[in-house]
Amino acid sequence: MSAKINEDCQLQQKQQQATPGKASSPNIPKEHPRYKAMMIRENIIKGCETKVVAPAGLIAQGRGEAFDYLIGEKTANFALDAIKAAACAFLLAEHPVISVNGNVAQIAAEDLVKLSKESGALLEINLFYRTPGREEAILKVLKEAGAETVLGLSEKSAVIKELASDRRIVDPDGIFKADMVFVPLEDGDRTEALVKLGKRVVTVDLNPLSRTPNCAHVSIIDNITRVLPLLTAQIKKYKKKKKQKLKKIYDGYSNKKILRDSLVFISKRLVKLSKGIC
Ligand code: PTJ
Repeated sequence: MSAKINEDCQLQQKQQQATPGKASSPNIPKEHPRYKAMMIRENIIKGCETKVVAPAGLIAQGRGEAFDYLIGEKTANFALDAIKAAACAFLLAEHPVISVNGNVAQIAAEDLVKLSKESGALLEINLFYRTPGREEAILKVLKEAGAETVLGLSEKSAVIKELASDRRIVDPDGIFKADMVFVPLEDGDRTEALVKLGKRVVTVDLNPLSRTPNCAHVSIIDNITRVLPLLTAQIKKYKKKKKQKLKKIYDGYSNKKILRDSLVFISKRLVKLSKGIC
């Protein structure tokens, strides 16, 4: 199935190359009300052609878009509160690591690098679909975005025994020894395994019903493209605070409350929208 989708991506690419003058992206006018979202979608499709994005990443993108619609494609207060707790988690950690998958690298490489530089957290490529050439393609994208050190590609590897998927293969100097792992757009199994290993887990996921935000310690329910600049700015601001103060903010955060708030927000918004339909 996955080979078939890859073939489809390649076929689409060939057809586009064979049509002189036809750009690989459709002409999306800047005035389009969903211009930003459509450009991100096109970017994800391009990433599938270069192997950075796994074919399943197209489905993940679609699911994300649907939930972004529900929250109104804006960062809500529940996400801002989670961003504050996430910033504390980065600053309180001794060995924070940012786990990078294909979708995130494709749509937010530069912001990932900025977050890594501001927080001092290491970047580690860790894939669910570990097909040949993908790690190298993602490394290229990160390097082009200014990354210096990228973990996850060395000969040495460690294994998270609690996990069955390929995500179990991790870098011994990265996720394996991390005390805090940032895992945006993640699958539930690994989040659960990382939590069981005693690591602090921070995620970004547009779907508050997904298992990952329900297992993680801090769940930012928002689009990763909006979250990263806000999180980096929050870390910069909180750097001036004492550890004790950061711990107080972190301890006062309730992930369950944030998840509840996000669902209440969506339901109220839907009721309001339903009243506008004639
Ligand atoms: O690159 P790989 O091989 O590591 O694979 C990456 C994907 C994303 C394909 C893999 O982790 C996967 O299959 O993830 P899931 O289980 O589809 O979960 C992805 C979650 O991210 C879903 O709950 C989506 O709603 C959410 N999501 C998608 N796009 C965004 C998003 N959340 C925030 N911002 C987005 N732009």
